[in-house]
Formats: sequence, C-alpha cells, structure tokens
Amino acid sequence: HPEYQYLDLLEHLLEKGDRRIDRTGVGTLSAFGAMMRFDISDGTFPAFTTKRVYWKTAIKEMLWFLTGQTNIQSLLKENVRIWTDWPLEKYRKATGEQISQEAFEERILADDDFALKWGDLGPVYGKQWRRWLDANGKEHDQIATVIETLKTNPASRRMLFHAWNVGELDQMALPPCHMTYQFHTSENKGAGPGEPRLKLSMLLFQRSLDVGLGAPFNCAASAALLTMVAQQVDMAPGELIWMAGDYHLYLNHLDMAQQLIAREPRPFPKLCLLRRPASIDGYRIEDFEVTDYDPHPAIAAPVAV
Ligand code: UFP
Repeated sequence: HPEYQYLDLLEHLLEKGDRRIDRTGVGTLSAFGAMMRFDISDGTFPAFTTKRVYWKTAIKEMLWFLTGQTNIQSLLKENVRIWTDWPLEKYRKATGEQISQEAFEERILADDDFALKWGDLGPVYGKQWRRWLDANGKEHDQIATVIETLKTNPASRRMLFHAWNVGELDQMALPPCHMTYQFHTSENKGAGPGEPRLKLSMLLFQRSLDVGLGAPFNCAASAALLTMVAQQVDMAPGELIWMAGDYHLYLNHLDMAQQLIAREPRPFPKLCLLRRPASIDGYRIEDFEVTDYDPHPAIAAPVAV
C-alpha cells in the first residue's frame, strides 16, 4: 500500500530522528531528504487513511492559493481556519489584547477594514504564484505560464512555478514550505481513442514538512492541483512525486505517530472532477467528488506556530 511510504517516514523519525529545539520552541525529531511517489493515473486520491484527512479544507486552501489572494478573510468565508494562528498572534502581540480565536475570526469576517489591516499574511503563496513582482515592476502569472507551456511545448524542462521570492520572504507570515512545483509529460501508454495522448506528472519540493499535520494535508492538496492542471491541458494525471528537505515530527505529535503506525492503511479513495471549468480559475470545492473514503478516525493534534 502506498501509504506505507508515509508511515515509514514516521517510523524513521521515531527511531532515528535527530532531537532538537526548533523555531517554534516545541521541539522536533528531524531528518533530511525524503521522497514519496503516488500513481494517481486511475483517479486514486492519496488522502491518507490511517487518520481522517479533512481533504475539503486542503483543497479549499489550494483553491485559495490559486486565486492569488493572501488575506485570511476569503479563507474564513469558506470556513477554513488553518491560517488564523499567524495573524492572531501578530494582533495579540501588537495590541496586547487577549482576544479569542473565534472573536478574532468574527471580526475579520464582519469588518473589511479590520481584515485589511490584520488579516493579510503578506506576499505568501498566492501572490507569488499569480503575481510575482519582478525588479522592473512587472507581475508574472506563473500558473498561467505553466499551463500555456504545457499546451504549446509539453516536452519543456522549464515548466515550474515557485514561491521562494527571496526579496519578499521577510514580509511573509510564513516563508513557503511547499515551494517548488515542476511538471513533466510523458506518453499515455495504452490510451484508447479519445483518451489523452499525454500523461502529466508533478514533482513537489517542500523545504520543511510537519510530518504529523502538514504531510497528509499537503499530499491531498497537491494531488488535487495535479488533477486540475491535467484536466485543463487535456492530459491524463500521472504520478505525484513529493520531496521534502527537513521533515520532522513535533514532540507533541509522538503519541499520534505511534497510533498511526499501529493502524493498517485502507484502500485510497477516488477523486473525480464533476465539471471542466473554462480555466484554472474556475474551480470550486463542489467540483471535487471523493468516493470510497473510509479512513481510521481523526486524531486531533496541536499545530506549532
Ligand atoms: N508546514 C507544513 N506544510 C505546510 C506549511 C507548513 O508542513 O504546508 F505551510 C510546517 C513545516 C514546519 C512549519 O513545521 O510548518 C514551518 O516552520 P519553518 O518555516 O520554521 O520551517
């Protein structure tokens, strides 16, 4: 079962991870250099099964990146709360007000001026993907460029987008973790008449990976991205290849990790797009249908900020 690639990373960290104090102060077991590969050509959706993955939240976040937005207000409108911690911390520090997360989120939603002032994460993923600003003041839509190149020159070795904009890192709430996405096409062997001639694979490089919380999420989101891009360029989805630099297990996730590796993976679900929007900008969460997802129960764990 391909999920053992993930469970093996957990096991490796538990056994051989280097114990250290990290930026967040929580502490981790860490190792360097990992790869996982998932063949999604038959519609397999690598939503891990050893605990429930909230794949809708992961895909909603991916759709939010694709809009180019960087304010949590639009995420909160979709009831996605995974980015609140950072602006909340900043607000509390700046004002000294011990506002609750709920109250802060309500204000962001209700008050546009407040959201503008306190809800922005800086030039994170969406900004870099869709509106990378060069030294001449010109904006670059990296996503549109990749899609255009896939359509016109699919053998190119330059089909990638990335978010590590060195000059803007210090303005970001969090420097990009999943930072480079590269695409590759190959012959779709055995394609019948009317089926796509080419197969699209995607390699994601992530510099830093929270294996307990981030990994299941990042994996589902990137599979959704590959599926969307493949549909837009009329190719079959191929392989999702995922590489991590520093991958680590937070010390408050050790129990969860033990529970996960004791569980037996179940078959991966299937992902189907119910509609083909006119462009990569047209996707909505309702377009994603996931079937036969029967995971082990969710395990709650704290996120390190
Ligand atoms: N992290 C992920 N995936 C993500 C994301 C963050 O695993 O998509 F945005 C984790 C990795 C790390 C922390 O534990 O967030 C970022 O901290 P640092 O910037 O110090 O690597």
